[in-house]
Amino acid sequence: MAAAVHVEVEAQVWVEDPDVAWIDGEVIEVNGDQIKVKCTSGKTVIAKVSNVYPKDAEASPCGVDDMTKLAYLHEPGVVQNLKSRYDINEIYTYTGNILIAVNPFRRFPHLYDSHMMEQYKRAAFGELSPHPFAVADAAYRLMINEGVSQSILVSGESGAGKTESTKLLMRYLAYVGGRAAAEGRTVEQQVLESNPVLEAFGNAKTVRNNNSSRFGKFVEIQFDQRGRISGAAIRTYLLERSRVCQISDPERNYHCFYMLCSAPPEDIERYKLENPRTFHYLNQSNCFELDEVDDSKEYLATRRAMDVVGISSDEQDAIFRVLAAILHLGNIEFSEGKEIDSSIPKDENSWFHLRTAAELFMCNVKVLEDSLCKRIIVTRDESITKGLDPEAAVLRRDALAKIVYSRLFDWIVNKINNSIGQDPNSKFLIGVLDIYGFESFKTNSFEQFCINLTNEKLQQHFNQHVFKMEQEEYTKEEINWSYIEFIDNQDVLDLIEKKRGGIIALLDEACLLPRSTHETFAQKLYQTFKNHQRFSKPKLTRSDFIIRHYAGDVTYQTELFLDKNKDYVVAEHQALLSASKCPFVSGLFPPLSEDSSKSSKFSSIGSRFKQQLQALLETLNATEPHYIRCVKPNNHLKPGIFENINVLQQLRCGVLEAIRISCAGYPTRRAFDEFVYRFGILAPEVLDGSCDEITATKRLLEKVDLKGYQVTMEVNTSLQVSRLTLPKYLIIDTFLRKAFVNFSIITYNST
Ligand code: AOV
Ligand code: MG
Repeated sequence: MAAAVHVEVEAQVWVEDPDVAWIDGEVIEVNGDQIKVKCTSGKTVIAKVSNVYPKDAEASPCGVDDMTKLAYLHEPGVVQNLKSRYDINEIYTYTGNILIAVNPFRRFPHLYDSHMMEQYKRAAFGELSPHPFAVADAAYRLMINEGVSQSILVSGESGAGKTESTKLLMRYLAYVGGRAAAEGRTVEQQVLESNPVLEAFGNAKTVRNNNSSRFGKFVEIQFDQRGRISGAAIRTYLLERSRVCQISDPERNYHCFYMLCSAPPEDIERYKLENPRTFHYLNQSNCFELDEVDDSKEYLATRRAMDVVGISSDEQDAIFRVLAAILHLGNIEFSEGKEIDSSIPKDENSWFHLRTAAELFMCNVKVLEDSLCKRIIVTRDESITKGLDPEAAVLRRDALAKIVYSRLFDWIVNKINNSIGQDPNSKFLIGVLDIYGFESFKTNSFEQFCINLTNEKLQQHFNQHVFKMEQEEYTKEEINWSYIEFIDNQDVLDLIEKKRGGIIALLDEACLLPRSTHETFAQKLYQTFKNHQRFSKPKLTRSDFIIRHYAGDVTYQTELFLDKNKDYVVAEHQALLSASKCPFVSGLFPPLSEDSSKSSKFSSIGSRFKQQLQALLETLNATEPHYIRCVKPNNHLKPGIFENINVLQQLRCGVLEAIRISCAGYPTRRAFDEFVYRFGILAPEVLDGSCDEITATKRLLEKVDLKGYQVTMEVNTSLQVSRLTLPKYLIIDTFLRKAFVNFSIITYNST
């Protein structure tokens, strides 16, 4: 977005600033393409004309509820608008029909109560303040009126408010699509209560969010002919498994473990639990409690929610028993056995936890011990048992914990889906997507790689959609838009997921080759992509690689890529748990089919994830999308702090592209009468009263010698709207501003 501003002394502008991104000031000197600006902070800075943006001196201190109403649609204007609104607790703002939600980090219950839902139900889009209810309502209405399935895509970085927004959308849809007389457990109640259950098992405290979702979620709400909710399906994506065994301070493991340790005494006794500080899987971090969260209450609330979604009390008992078994498993330590490369439980304490874990899993204790300390190698003619050293035994133990937990999570999702039930006759649906945002940490592994792939795909979907909408708008108005380009990230997607020779394909290949290591895999990547503009090799490393994502560069560490891409159950673990006396536990490990047990064909997590994403995008492409972009105003997770640079960084990862696309066209739209009314003073002599507004507008524009505008007429069946369309910033040329001091733009809002 290069500024096309004609700068003169006294012009109000925005200039770049290292602390607040953009600062406003007044031009005090112009020297060719260099200008001197006196900033409102008191500083004086020298800037290039091409690096400043015009400032709307008449902008309301309270901001505008839709970015398209801004006089100047540019980066500083957008950030300033969000900030002004945030300061007065207006956390929602539209950009056309995209909703931007800035996390308030404080509760506003009245904003979401049933009175509010009723108001949004009766209002047209744009009539009331921006709100997720308005987005949900627009989707619902479009579905009913046009008979087209809808989707609402919620995105944003960790802690930005995606899950909270998703829950609001679901609440609103349950409200408008629910049955008035609720008898028993209704579908919509079950849909709503699935949230606390999934959060208990799939959310955890991280550095970025005290209630971070560690899985992606797409909830498909199905409706019948009359617009009533008739079924639902929840699809989840890629739960973070490593968290079960490994956490770093000050994060936590999944919420359910802490809830369990705060259960009523009879449950504590039944599951042989102790203080969470005694469990290795929990005490790697010093964080056990969360502010404002009472785990013992949460335990009971989760159980109640499990009742609603149809998980029986026997099943609940089994679920918590399995969780307790995982905690005990984690406390088994190993020491060297008598033979070389062998191990045994380290001490009486470890033996105790081993016995307890076996008891809770209802499996044979000796078989459990062997499955951790020994490995069976099956060759063509015989099978040999080999010991594992203590280090390998620990890895085995953790692998068991992870596979059990992930099967448990999948079981819960499945169960919820079965008890809510799908409506085979449903004609249309509204899908709500709450998926992890772009991640870039100090160390980035396979999880970040998959998460960022998701975001690339959704970004492409977003760009294409915004671009298409804008094009349609121009076509309708018969404006020539052929010169507008849009940035496509297809090249990054090819780099990652191309069937032949993409990173995922090369990773699968490496997983299949017997002698490959993460280093050989990295070498292969360097070779294959040495000329790819989205790929590079960082200096001084032998196995990292960089991908130039749409949202920035990310350096990935390949160390665990091969291991994390392999989806397999250790055969001994499979045998152990499928023989459990508890039908719930053995049900988590159904016997392998003939084919899969014989062939050692490996299944790739990366490839499966890629396919899941493909299917998700196909679903999304068959719907009319709506977007909510969540923004996290600060990293302290505290109310009242709005950090410009931080916010800008997030807007650059998406929202600004939509704005850029619209700026590349004709963002400023004015009705002719408004234009004549506002600017007639520039040339009163041309307005002799005898001409119509269109002619008057044209004369005015000729008189002031403005170029680059288009005069368009939109003919609507019921009403005729004619308007003048102006390219970016042209109208706010300072000379116009000077000619007409009280100048202010009323953007014609086309939506
Ligand atoms: P996320 O889903 O985007 O992060 P959440 O929806 O969990 O983020 O929001 C993080 C926290 O911000 C919540 O726990 C609330 O405390 C607060 N919050 C968010 N939105 C609101 C709101 N509208 N009103 C009040 N408080 C809010 V992650 O799942 O980490 O990517 O993986
Ligand atoms: Mg979340």
